[in-house]
Amino acid sequence: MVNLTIDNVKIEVAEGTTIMQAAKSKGIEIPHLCYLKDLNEIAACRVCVVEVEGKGKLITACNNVVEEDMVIFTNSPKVMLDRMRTVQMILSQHDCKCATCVRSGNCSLQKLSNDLNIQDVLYEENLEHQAWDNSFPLIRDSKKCIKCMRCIQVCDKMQSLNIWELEGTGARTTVNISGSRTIAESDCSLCGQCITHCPVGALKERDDTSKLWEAIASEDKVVVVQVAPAVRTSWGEEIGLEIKEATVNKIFDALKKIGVDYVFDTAYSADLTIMEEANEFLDRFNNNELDERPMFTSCCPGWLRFIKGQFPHLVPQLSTAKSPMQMFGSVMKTYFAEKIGKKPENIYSVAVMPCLAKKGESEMELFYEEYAGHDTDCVITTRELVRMLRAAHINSNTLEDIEPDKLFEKSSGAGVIFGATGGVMEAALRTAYYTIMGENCSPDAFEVVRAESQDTGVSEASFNLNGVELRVAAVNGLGNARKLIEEIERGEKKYDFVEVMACPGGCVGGGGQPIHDGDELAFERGKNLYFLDKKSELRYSHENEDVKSLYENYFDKPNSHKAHMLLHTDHNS
Ligand code: HC1
Ligand code: SF4
Repeated sequence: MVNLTIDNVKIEVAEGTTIMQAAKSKGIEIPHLCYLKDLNEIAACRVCVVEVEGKGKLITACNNVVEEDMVIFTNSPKVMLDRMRTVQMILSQHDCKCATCVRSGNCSLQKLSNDLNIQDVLYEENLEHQAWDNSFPLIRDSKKCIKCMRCIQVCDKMQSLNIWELEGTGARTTVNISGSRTIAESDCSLCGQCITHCPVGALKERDDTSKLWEAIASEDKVVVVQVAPAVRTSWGEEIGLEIKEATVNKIFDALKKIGVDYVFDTAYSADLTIMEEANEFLDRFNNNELDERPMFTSCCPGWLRFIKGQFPHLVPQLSTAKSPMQMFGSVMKTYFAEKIGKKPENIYSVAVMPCLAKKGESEMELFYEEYAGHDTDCVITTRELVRMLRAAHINSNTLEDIEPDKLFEKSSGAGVIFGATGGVMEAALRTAYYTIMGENCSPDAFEVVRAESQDTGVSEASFNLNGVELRVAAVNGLGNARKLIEEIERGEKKYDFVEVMACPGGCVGGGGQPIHDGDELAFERGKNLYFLDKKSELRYSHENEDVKSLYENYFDKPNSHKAHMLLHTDHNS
């Protein structure tokens, strides 16, 4: 152990601990911009400087480790002056138009400048403008980039995609797409993790809220909105509601208050997805079509972009089931439109998602009978939802719990846990067990596939059902997915069914979720979904009466011809 003093507080920490972590262990937060524990400890911003007694120069706290008897000051006059000058320099290369910045109020640079009482940008602004295709769902504003390198590190180390790189030297050093490509030409998975790890407003989603406002204002459009499982775990963080109060039912109320016509829960169509996907899996399994095992889940579009770009030969192993979002959109444009006496083109189908890749997924075409269009017309992220509610000055304290609209009112806890890593697998196993054994398992029989932290990124299990051994795995994060696939390809791991979610912790950690700089809340949010599942009256997708009646009235049975036309897709098209 090492003994030292920081700001007159005696501290004992393990050898090798950084000064930043040692200070934090006693509640002393050293200001920083670029630092991200384990991902970015490179002192690029130099905001975390501290004074060490007996040393002439200030040193950075994020990448220097403690030494015995060190006496450190994190806020001496010398430190404060240096930090202020550093932030002034950063501001001189940053577009400081806070009033129109999407991160205003949630920006680490803004907070730091305010905390240091910086009221003027002393040096002449020197802003670098790179062209960007603003129709792409992920937007980068080079004028806001502070070259902290977090996006580069997150994309390389967590997602293994290496989309970003540094270019130029000295004062001209900047971040750009690697390999001289445009973002559309790159292999970007659209997971959006670079956005949620950006300390400022240099990266953001394409804002689609004006499209939705226009649809709400249009007399011809019936606006039908579905809300994803993970959104309920996080929207309250931005609107001042405690997690238990921030229900999906209050989101429904808020949506109705801003003029939406119908509201539904994507957990309903997650139940529908389970009916299709679990049956597809059992068909492939029983017909021994899984020679090239495993079958991979297909509901995460970040993962779909990844597998198509990185392992195209594995695409045939994807389930053909569309995601719950696309299934719901397709049901809204057909069955639901028919039921309310409207044409598909009059339905404006919207999804509130924790995800950027869903914006890309919604561009997939739906062709059915004489109709050609999209299953989903507009995807807004959790952050965009909150911005819309703020714009409409909705007071969260006045919101009430209201039920989703008729025809798709019910959803199971199995559908709700889709938003957490392992949830799709667990939901599918509950239904696969019923199909094989003819009776329900205990609802928590497969809880071993849940993940409580980001420690391994993979949960694996095998189950014996009626003498049949089923080997499954659930993986979150694309870097972890790459490792697992390589192990499968080398024959070191064998599975029948694998769930992949691109984001840490699954959709709860999605790139469209509220941002808490440096804190990963995904696993906390995931626990909330398991809590909701536990207290749900309905815990098996196959018992959802509204799903059953959709089959009785429209699709006949899972994997029927009509179900294939509307609920499945060809991943090669
Ligand atoms: Fe997800 Fe899904 S769980 S992909 O993570 O299968 O976005 O929440 O809506 O479609 O249900 C996201 C979340 C979401 C779909 C479902
Ligand atoms: Fe989107 Fe969820 Fe996939 Fe992340 S894990 S890319 S939020 S679908």
